[in-house]
Amino acid sequence: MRYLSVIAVVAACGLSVESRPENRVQGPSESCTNPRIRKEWRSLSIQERKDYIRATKCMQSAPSKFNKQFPVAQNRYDDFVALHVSVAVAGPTTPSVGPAFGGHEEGNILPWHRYMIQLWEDALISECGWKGGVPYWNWFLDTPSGGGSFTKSPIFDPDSGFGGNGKKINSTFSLPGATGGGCVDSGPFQQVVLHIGPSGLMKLNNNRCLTRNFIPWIVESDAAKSTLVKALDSKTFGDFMEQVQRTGHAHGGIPTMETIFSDLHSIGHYSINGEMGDPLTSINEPLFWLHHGGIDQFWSVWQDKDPKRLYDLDASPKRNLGAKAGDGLLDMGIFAPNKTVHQVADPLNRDGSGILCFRYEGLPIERYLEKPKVQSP
Ligand SMILES: [Cu+2]
Repeated sequence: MRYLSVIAVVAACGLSVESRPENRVQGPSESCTNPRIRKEWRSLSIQERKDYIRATKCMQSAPSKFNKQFPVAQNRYDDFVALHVSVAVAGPTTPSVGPAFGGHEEGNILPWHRYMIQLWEDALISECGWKGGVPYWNWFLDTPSGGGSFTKSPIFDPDSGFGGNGKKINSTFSLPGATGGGCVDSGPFQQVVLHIGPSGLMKLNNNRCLTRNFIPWIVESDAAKSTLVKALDSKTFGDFMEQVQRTGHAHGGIPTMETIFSDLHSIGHYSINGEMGDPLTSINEPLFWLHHGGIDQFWSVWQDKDPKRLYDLDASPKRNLGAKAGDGLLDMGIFAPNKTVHQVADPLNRDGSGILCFRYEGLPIERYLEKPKVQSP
Protein backbone atom coordinates (compact mmCIF):
# COMPACT_ATOMS: atom_id res chain seq x y z
CA MET A 1 0.00 0.00 0.00
CA ARG A 2 0.98 3.52 -0.27
CA TYR A 3 0.57 3.98 3.43
CA LEU A 4 -1.60 6.96 3.35
CA SER A 5 0.17 8.60 0.54
CA VAL A 6 -3.24 9.77 -0.37
CA ILE A 7 -4.07 11.62 2.75
CA ALA A 8 -1.09 10.88 4.42
CA VAL A 9 1.93 12.65 4.35
CA VAL A 10 0.28 13.93 7.36
CA ALA A 11 -1.00 10.85 8.85
CA ALA A 12 2.19 9.76 8.71
CA CYS A 13 2.48 5.54 7.88
CA GLY A 14 18.19 -18.31 20.71
CA LEU A 15 20.11 -18.60 18.29
CA SER A 16 19.26 -21.57 20.44
CA VAL A 17 22.34 -23.58 20.05
CA GLU A 18 23.15 -21.84 16.83
CA SER A 19 26.04 -23.61 15.27
CA ARG A 20 26.93 -20.94 12.71
CA PRO A 21 26.27 -17.55 14.14
CA GLU A 22 27.68 -15.67 11.20
CA ASN A 23 25.55 -14.02 8.61
CA ARG A 24 23.17 -16.63 7.30
CA VAL A 25 22.21 -14.98 4.13
CA GLN A 26 25.72 -14.77 2.75
CA GLY A 27 26.42 -18.45 2.79
CA PRO A 28 25.63 -21.13 0.26
CA SER A 29 22.37 -22.92 0.73
CA GLU A 30 22.60 -25.55 3.38
CA SER A 31 20.04 -27.65 5.11
CA CYS A 32 18.35 -26.09 8.06
CA THR A 33 18.80 -28.40 10.99
CA ASN A 34 18.93 -25.94 13.81
CA PRO A 35 16.48 -23.12 13.15
CA ARG A 36 16.59 -19.95 15.19
CA ILE A 37 13.41 -19.49 17.18
CA ARG A 38 11.53 -16.23 16.87
CA LYS A 39 9.28 -15.58 19.83
CA GLU A 40 6.44 -13.19 20.45
CA TRP A 41 7.62 -10.27 22.58
CA ARG A 42 5.81 -11.37 25.73
CA SER A 43 7.27 -14.86 25.50
CA LEU A 44 10.72 -13.43 26.06
CA SER A 45 11.93 -13.26 29.64
CA ILE A 46 12.30 -9.75 31.04
CA GLN A 47 16.06 -10.18 30.74
CA GLU A 48 15.74 -11.18 27.07
CA ARG A 49 13.51 -8.17 26.38
CA LYS A 50 16.09 -5.87 27.92
CA ASP A 51 18.80 -7.56 25.95
CA TYR A 52 16.95 -7.08 22.67
CA ILE A 53 16.52 -3.37 23.47
CA ARG A 54 20.22 -3.20 24.34
CA ALA A 55 21.13 -4.82 21.01
CA THR A 56 18.87 -2.38 19.14
CA LYS A 57 20.53 0.55 20.89
CA CYS A 58 23.90 -0.98 20.08
CA MET A 59 22.96 -0.77 16.39
CA GLN A 60 22.02 2.86 16.93
CA SER A 61 25.49 3.63 18.22
CA ALA A 62 27.66 1.33 16.09
CA PRO A 63 29.37 2.99 13.11
CA SER A 64 27.64 2.91 9.76
CA LYS A 65 29.07 0.61 7.10
CA PHE A 66 27.47 2.50 4.24
CA ASN A 67 28.24 6.04 5.24
CA LYS A 68 30.38 6.56 2.14
CA GLN A 69 27.48 5.87 -0.15
CA PHE A 70 24.89 7.38 2.19
CA PRO A 71 26.55 10.18 4.17
CA VAL A 72 23.31 10.75 6.02
CA ALA A 73 23.68 7.36 7.71
CA GLN A 74 25.31 8.04 11.08
CA ASN A 75 25.15 4.54 12.56
CA ARG A 76 24.36 0.91 11.78
CA TYR A 77 20.68 1.39 12.46
CA ASP A 78 20.64 4.21 9.91
CA ASP A 79 22.07 1.79 7.35
CA PHE A 80 18.82 -0.16 7.50
CA VAL A 81 16.82 3.04 7.24
CA ALA A 82 18.89 4.04 4.21
CA LEU A 83 18.32 0.61 2.73
CA HIS A 84 14.54 0.82 3.13
CA VAL A 85 14.40 4.35 1.80
CA SER A 86 16.86 4.07 -1.06
CA VAL A 87 15.54 0.88 -2.52
CA ALA A 88 12.01 2.11 -2.08
CA VAL A 89 12.72 5.41 -3.74
CA ALA A 90 14.70 3.80 -6.52
CA GLY A 91 11.70 1.59 -7.01
CA PRO A 92 11.69 -1.88 -8.37
CA THR A 93 13.72 -2.45 -11.49
CA THR A 94 12.10 -5.28 -13.32
CA PRO A 95 12.25 -8.04 -12.43
CA SER A 96 13.67 -7.16 -9.04
CA VAL A 97 11.34 -5.89 -6.42
CA GLY A 98 11.89 -3.52 -3.54
CA PRO A 99 9.95 -2.65 -0.45
CA ALA A 100 7.84 0.31 -1.22
CA PHE A 101 5.63 2.11 -3.59
CA GLY A 102 5.83 0.07 -6.76
CA GLY A 103 7.00 -2.69 -4.48
CA HIS A 104 5.55 -2.10 -1.07
CA GLU A 105 2.03 -2.27 -2.25
CA GLU A 106 2.46 -5.39 -4.26
CA GLY A 107 2.75 -8.99 -3.28
CA ASN A 108 6.44 -8.75 -2.56
CA ILE A 109 5.97 -6.84 0.65
CA LEU A 110 6.08 -10.11 2.57
CA PRO A 111 9.15 -11.74 0.99
CA TRP A 112 11.07 -8.47 0.77
CA HIS A 113 10.59 -7.71 4.44
CA ARG A 114 11.20 -11.33 5.40
CA TYR A 115 14.61 -11.02 3.79
CA MET A 116 15.34 -7.66 5.39
CA ILE A 117 14.33 -8.92 8.84
CA GLN A 118 16.82 -11.73 8.33
CA LEU A 119 19.55 -9.18 7.59
CA TRP A 120 18.57 -7.30 10.75
CA GLU A 121 18.64 -10.49 12.82
CA ASP A 122 22.03 -11.48 11.43
CA ALA A 123 23.44 -8.03 12.21
CA LEU A 124 22.05 -8.03 15.75
CA ILE A 125 23.66 -11.40 16.36
CA SER A 126 27.01 -10.87 14.73
CA GLU A 127 27.51 -7.21 15.64
CA CYS A 128 25.55 -6.59 18.82
CA GLY A 129 25.57 -9.83 20.75
CA TRP A 130 21.90 -10.68 20.43
CA LYS A 131 21.23 -14.38 20.85
CA GLY A 132 18.50 -16.04 18.89
CA GLY A 133 15.75 -15.14 16.52
CA VAL A 134 14.36 -11.64 16.58
CA PRO A 135 11.13 -11.17 18.50
CA TYR A 136 7.85 -10.19 16.86
CA TRP A 137 4.66 -8.46 17.98
CA ASN A 138 1.32 -10.21 17.71
CA TRP A 139 -1.09 -7.30 18.14
CA PHE A 140 -3.99 -9.73 18.38
CA LEU A 141 -2.87 -10.42 21.95
CA ASP A 142 -3.39 -6.72 22.68
CA THR A 143 -7.04 -6.71 21.66
CA PRO A 144 -10.17 -7.56 23.64
CA SER A 145 -10.60 -10.80 21.64
CA GLY A 146 -7.03 -11.71 22.38
CA GLY A 147 -7.46 -10.92 26.07
CA GLY A 148 -5.43 -7.70 26.16
CA SER A 149 -5.42 -3.98 25.61
CA PHE A 150 -3.32 -1.98 23.19
CA THR A 151 -2.18 0.75 25.54
CA LYS A 152 -1.31 -1.79 28.23
CA SER A 153 0.77 -3.90 25.87
CA PRO A 154 4.07 -5.04 27.33
CA ILE A 155 5.79 -3.80 24.17
CA PHE A 156 5.25 -0.26 25.48
CA ASP A 157 6.64 -0.90 28.94
CA PRO A 158 9.11 1.88 29.84
CA ASP A 159 11.54 -0.52 31.54
CA SER A 160 11.32 -3.79 29.69
CA GLY A 161 9.73 -2.55 26.46
CA PHE A 162 10.03 0.24 23.91
CA GLY A 163 8.36 2.97 25.95
CA GLY A 164 4.96 4.43 25.26
CA ASN A 165 3.11 7.10 23.35
CA GLY A 166 4.47 10.41 22.12
CA LYS A 167 3.64 13.56 24.07
CA LYS A 168 0.14 14.79 23.39
CA ILE A 169 0.32 17.69 21.00
CA ASN A 170 -2.38 19.71 19.34
CA SER A 171 -2.12 19.21 15.67
CA THR A 172 -4.25 20.75 13.01
CA PHE A 173 -4.38 17.45 11.27
CA SER A 174 -4.70 14.23 13.11
CA LEU A 175 -6.41 11.00 12.37
CA PRO A 176 -9.55 10.18 14.32
CA GLY A 177 -8.68 8.86 17.74
CA ALA A 178 -5.05 9.99 17.69
CA THR A 179 -3.77 10.43 21.22
CA GLY A 180 -0.16 11.65 21.01
CA GLY A 181 1.89 13.02 18.14
CA GLY A 182 4.93 14.44 19.91
CA CYS A 183 8.30 13.00 20.85
CA VAL A 184 8.31 9.77 22.81
CA ASP A 185 8.96 10.75 26.42
CA SER A 186 9.30 7.43 28.19
CA GLY A 187 11.41 4.33 27.85
CA PRO A 188 14.71 3.58 26.19
CA PHE A 189 14.17 5.51 22.94
CA GLN A 190 13.15 8.90 24.29
CA GLN A 191 16.60 10.34 23.57
CA VAL A 192 17.11 8.66 20.22
CA VAL A 193 18.12 10.96 17.40
CA LEU A 194 16.78 10.13 13.94
CA HIS A 195 18.85 11.24 10.97
CA ILE A 196 16.79 10.21 7.97
CA GLY A 197 13.30 11.35 7.02
CA PRO A 198 10.57 12.37 7.27
CA SER A 199 9.20 10.75 4.16
CA GLY A 200 12.54 9.46 3.04
CA LEU A 201 14.35 12.79 3.16
CA MET A 202 18.11 12.14 3.07
CA LYS A 203 19.59 15.42 4.20
CA LEU A 204 22.55 16.00 6.47
CA ASN A 205 22.04 17.67 9.85
CA ASN A 206 18.38 16.94 9.90
CA ASN A 207 18.09 15.54 13.40
CA ARG A 208 14.67 14.61 14.70
CA CYS A 209 13.16 12.84 17.69
CA LEU A 210 11.10 9.67 17.54
CA THR A 211 7.39 10.45 17.57
CA ARG A 212 4.39 8.23 18.29
CA ASN A 213 0.72 8.99 17.98
CA PHE A 214 -1.23 6.02 19.32
CA ILE A 215 -4.61 5.26 17.79
CA PRO A 216 -5.79 2.30 19.86
CA TRP A 217 -9.07 1.67 18.01
CA ILE A 218 -7.15 0.61 14.91
CA VAL A 219 -5.92 -2.51 16.67
CA GLU A 220 -8.91 -3.03 18.90
CA SER A 221 -11.66 -2.74 16.26
CA ASP A 222 -13.72 -5.69 15.10
CA ALA A 223 -12.46 -4.92 11.60
CA ALA A 224 -8.91 -5.74 12.68
CA LYS A 225 -9.97 -9.07 14.12
CA SER A 226 -12.04 -9.94 11.06
CA THR A 227 -9.10 -9.10 8.80
CA LEU A 228 -6.94 -11.53 10.70
CA VAL A 229 -9.56 -14.26 10.56
CA LYS A 230 -10.07 -13.71 6.83
CA ALA A 231 -6.32 -13.74 6.22
CA LEU A 232 -5.72 -16.98 8.06
CA ASP A 233 -8.81 -18.53 6.51
CA SER A 234 -7.61 -17.70 2.99
CA LYS A 235 -7.26 -20.51 0.50
CA THR A 236 -4.76 -18.77 -1.77
CA PHE A 237 -1.87 -16.38 -1.31
CA GLY A 238 -3.79 -13.84 -3.37
CA ASP A 239 -6.65 -13.91 -0.89
CA PHE A 240 -4.20 -13.77 1.99
CA MET A 241 -2.47 -10.75 0.47
CA GLU A 242 -5.80 -9.02 0.09
CA GLN A 243 -5.92 -8.92 3.89
CA VAL A 244 -2.27 -7.89 4.22
CA GLN A 245 -2.78 -4.94 1.92
CA ARG A 246 -6.15 -4.20 0.44
CA THR A 247 -6.07 -3.88 -3.32
CA GLY A 248 -8.94 -1.44 -3.15
CA HIS A 249 -6.52 0.85 -1.42
CA ALA A 250 -3.26 -0.08 -3.04
CA HIS A 251 -4.53 -0.07 -6.57
CA GLY A 252 -6.34 3.13 -6.86
CA GLY A 253 -9.67 2.30 -5.29
CA ILE A 254 -11.22 4.94 -3.15
CA PRO A 255 -9.71 4.55 0.30
CA THR A 256 -12.13 4.19 3.16
CA MET A 257 -11.48 3.81 6.88
CA GLU A 258 -12.00 0.11 6.40
CA THR A 259 -9.55 -0.31 3.54
CA ILE A 260 -6.92 1.98 4.96
CA PHE A 261 -6.75 0.99 8.54
CA SER A 262 -7.85 -2.58 8.85
CA ASP A 263 -5.43 -4.50 6.68
CA LEU A 264 -2.73 -6.38 8.54
CA HIS A 265 0.06 -4.09 7.40
CA SER A 266 -1.75 -0.87 8.26
CA ILE A 267 -2.95 -2.06 11.65
CA GLY A 268 0.54 -2.06 13.12
CA HIS A 269 1.72 1.08 11.33
CA TYR A 270 -1.24 3.30 12.14
CA SER A 271 -2.08 2.13 15.61
CA ILE A 272 1.42 3.22 16.70
CA ASN A 273 1.56 5.99 14.10
CA GLY A 274 3.83 9.03 14.34
CA GLU A 275 7.14 7.96 12.79
CA MET A 276 5.64 4.49 12.37
CA GLY A 277 3.05 5.98 10.03
CA ASP A 278 5.68 7.43 7.72
CA PRO A 279 5.69 5.69 4.35
CA LEU A 280 9.44 5.45 3.98
CA THR A 281 11.05 6.08 7.33
CA SER A 282 8.75 4.12 9.64
CA ILE A 283 11.74 1.82 9.90
CA ASN A 284 13.29 4.47 12.20
CA GLU A 285 10.81 3.19 14.80
CA PRO A 286 12.36 0.16 16.53
CA LEU A 287 8.86 -1.34 16.73
CA PHE A 288 8.87 -1.52 12.94
CA TRP A 289 10.81 -4.77 13.18
CA LEU A 290 8.38 -6.30 15.63
CA HIS A 291 5.39 -5.33 13.52
CA HIS A 292 6.85 -6.61 10.26
CA GLY A 293 7.95 -9.72 12.15
CA GLY A 294 4.33 -10.06 13.26
CA ILE A 295 2.97 -9.95 9.72
CA ASP A 296 5.68 -12.36 8.66
CA GLN A 297 4.62 -14.68 11.45
CA PHE A 298 1.00 -14.58 10.27
CA TRP A 299 2.26 -15.48 6.79
CA SER A 300 4.21 -18.37 8.24
CA VAL A 301 1.23 -19.58 10.30
CA TRP A 302 -0.85 -19.51 7.13
CA GLN A 303 1.86 -21.30 5.11
CA ASP A 304 2.16 -24.06 7.69
CA LYS A 305 -1.47 -25.01 7.31
CA ASP A 306 -0.91 -26.69 3.95
CA PRO A 307 2.39 -27.66 2.27
CA LYS A 308 1.10 -26.29 -1.06
CA ARG A 309 1.08 -22.82 0.44
CA LEU A 310 4.81 -22.64 0.91
CA TYR A 311 5.43 -21.62 -2.65
CA ASP A 312 2.02 -20.27 -3.42
CA LEU A 313 3.47 -16.94 -4.48
CA ASP A 314 1.57 -16.25 -7.63
CA ALA A 315 -0.88 -14.08 -5.85
CA SER A 316 -2.88 -12.71 -8.70
CA PRO A 317 -2.31 -10.49 -11.68
CA LYS A 318 -2.68 -7.60 -9.27
CA ARG A 319 0.17 -8.79 -7.13
CA ASN A 320 3.42 -8.67 -8.97
CA LEU A 321 5.78 -11.31 -7.73
CA GLY A 322 7.56 -12.03 -10.93
CA ALA A 323 6.93 -15.38 -12.48
CA LYS A 324 4.95 -18.13 -10.91
CA ALA A 325 7.92 -19.84 -9.35
CA GLY A 326 8.70 -16.75 -7.33
CA ASP A 327 11.79 -15.92 -9.37
CA GLY A 328 11.39 -12.16 -8.93
CA LEU A 329 14.51 -10.69 -7.35
CA LEU A 330 14.33 -9.02 -3.97
CA ASP A 331 16.32 -5.85 -4.41
CA MET A 332 18.58 -4.96 -1.47
CA GLY A 333 20.53 -2.29 -3.30
CA ILE A 334 24.16 -2.09 -2.18
CA PHE A 335 23.33 -3.52 1.22
CA ALA A 336 23.04 -7.22 0.51
CA PRO A 337 22.93 -9.59 -2.44
CA ASN A 338 19.62 -9.83 -4.23
CA LYS A 339 17.75 -13.06 -3.66
CA THR A 340 14.69 -14.51 -5.30
CA VAL A 341 11.29 -14.56 -3.71
CA HIS A 342 11.50 -18.35 -3.82
CA GLN A 343 14.66 -18.31 -1.71
CA VAL A 344 12.89 -16.69 1.21
CA ALA A 345 9.52 -18.38 0.88
CA ASP A 346 10.34 -21.24 3.22
CA PRO A 347 11.67 -20.15 6.62
CA LEU A 348 13.03 -23.68 7.06
CA ASN A 349 14.54 -23.96 3.60
CA ARG A 350 13.23 -27.47 3.10
CA ASP A 351 14.05 -27.70 -0.60
CA GLY A 352 17.65 -26.56 -0.04
CA SER A 353 17.46 -23.64 -2.48
CA GLY A 354 16.75 -21.02 0.14
CA ILE A 355 18.70 -18.87 2.56
CA LEU A 356 16.68 -18.91 5.76
CA CYS A 357 16.61 -21.08 8.84
CA PHE A 358 14.15 -20.00 11.50
CA ARG A 359 10.72 -20.73 12.80
CA TYR A 360 8.14 -18.80 14.74
CA GLU A 361 6.92 -19.82 18.10
CA GLY A 362 3.37 -18.69 18.71
CA LEU A 363 -0.32 -19.46 18.66
CA PRO A 364 -1.68 -22.17 16.37
CA ILE A 365 -3.91 -20.98 13.55
CA GLU A 366 -6.98 -22.47 15.25
CA ARG A 367 -6.59 -20.11 18.15
CA TYR A 368 -7.21 -17.10 15.94
CA LEU A 369 -10.08 -18.68 14.11
CA GLU A 370 -11.86 -19.90 17.21
CA LYS A 371 -15.42 -18.67 17.57
CA PRO A 372 -15.78 -16.13 20.35
CA LYS A 373 -17.17 -17.58 23.56
CA VAL A 374 -20.70 -16.43 24.29
CA GLN A 375 -20.51 -14.09 27.22
CA SER A 376 -23.06 -14.58 29.92
CA PRO A 377 -25.02 -11.39 30.46
CU1 LIG B 1 5.48 -1.68 6.70
